[in-house]
Amino acid sequence: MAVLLSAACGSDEGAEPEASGGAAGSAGSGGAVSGGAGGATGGSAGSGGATDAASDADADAGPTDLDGDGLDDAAELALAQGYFPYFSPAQNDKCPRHGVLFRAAPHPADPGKIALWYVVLFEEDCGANGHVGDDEVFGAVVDPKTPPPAGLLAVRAISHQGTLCEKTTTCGSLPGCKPCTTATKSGAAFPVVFASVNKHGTYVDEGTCDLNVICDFGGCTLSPAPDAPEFVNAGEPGKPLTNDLTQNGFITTKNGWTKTELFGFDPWANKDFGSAGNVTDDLGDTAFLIPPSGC
Ligand SMILES: [Ca+2]
Ligand SMILES: [Ca+2]
Ligand SMILES: [Ca+2]
Repeated sequence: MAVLLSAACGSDEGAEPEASGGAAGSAGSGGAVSGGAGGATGGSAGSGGATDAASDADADAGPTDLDGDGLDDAAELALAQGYFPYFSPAQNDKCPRHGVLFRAAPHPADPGKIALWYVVLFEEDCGANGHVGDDEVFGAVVDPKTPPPAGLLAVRAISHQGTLCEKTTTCGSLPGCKPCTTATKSGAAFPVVFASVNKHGTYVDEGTCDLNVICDFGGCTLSPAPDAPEFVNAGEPGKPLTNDLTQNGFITTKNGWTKTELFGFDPWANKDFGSAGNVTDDLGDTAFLIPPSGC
């Protein structure tokens, strides 16, 4: 694992677990509206900086690339949603409220492929040593010329990054990758990404999660339905598409969020998400870049 990351959770943050808080809420199903493959026009939250009326109007007229990566910003949202794996939080999770902040960019090793960072932001971690705020990240490499799920070439999750509990799991169809566990989403077999109960430690392999008993007590389970979160496009370093996940995102009272310290969160301010990890670091973390040449 490369990098400077302190990230992730679970280590020694002392915040109150509040295990019973965050009632089962609507987290998982919350932003269901924006779900569905190719919902470029759907989840307006996701179009990030493009929310100003002017650029929304432009969206129909032609490409808008406010984060300067050469990809149309609406297409980035469609990619992030369309190639989103079968994300599987545990059904009995006591603090499931979350949304997805993503970054999509041409892969540095092959600009014909897209690198995706999915930063899943939960309102809290209510497992052992729980804390307000929880950032859990997985990455993907996508061939945009091949529709999902086949074009979703590989997925990598790192649980409890930067701690003794850290486990990296990668799967996919690239050379040397282990095949992914799959489950049916939108009528097709998508790779599954599991999040452990209450702690949200993230894995592509359920067995690795279940064996990490000290750090992910209760393990992972396949949820009966795929997650359909709200998506927000973070933009690129130096060219943000959002600087406030309440004004332009999913951290809102309307979506059931109550932890005021998380409101107005700027993912590019080089700050920790509550008592969890640094989201700016997550969005630039090369540990989640899977080489298109294989695992
Ligand atoms: Ca762009
Ligand atoms: Ca981008
Ligand atoms: Ca966690």
